[in-house]
Formats: sequence, structure tokens, C-alpha cells
Amino acid sequence: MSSQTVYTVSGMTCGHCAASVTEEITALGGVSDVRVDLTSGAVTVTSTAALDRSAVAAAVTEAGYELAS
Ligand SMILES: [Cu+2]
Repeated sequence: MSSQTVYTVSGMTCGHCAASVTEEITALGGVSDVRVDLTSGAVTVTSTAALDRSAVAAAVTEAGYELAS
């Protein structure tokens, strides 16, 4: 069973930003898909189990951006 969560990430402006965030979140265990909408900052993460929000926040910070909501 997979779960899907939409996060909002602030500070992303281009495809490179999106790629950085995608790479860091993908590195979290159990993540099967990451989709970034640059216009809204929405990051849709599909994972095999519910993710720890603080782990996602840390991954986003690692990429150089901030989890907004
Ligand atoms: Cu960028």
C-alpha cells in the first residue's frame, strides 16, 4: 500500500531547484515517486509508508529550501 502526501516547499524557482528537492526526498527510505509543481511549490510524495514529516523537512532543508506547510 502506498501513501501520498502533498507538501509545500518555498524557495524553488527552476528545474534545478526541483531536481535538488526531488533527489533529497527520493533518498528517504520508502519513497517511490516525487512530483514538483514549481508554480505552486507543491511537492507530491508517494511512499510505501507514511513519512515522518521532520525527515521530509530535513531533506528539503538539505536541498537548500524550506518546508512551508
Ligand atoms: Cu533553481
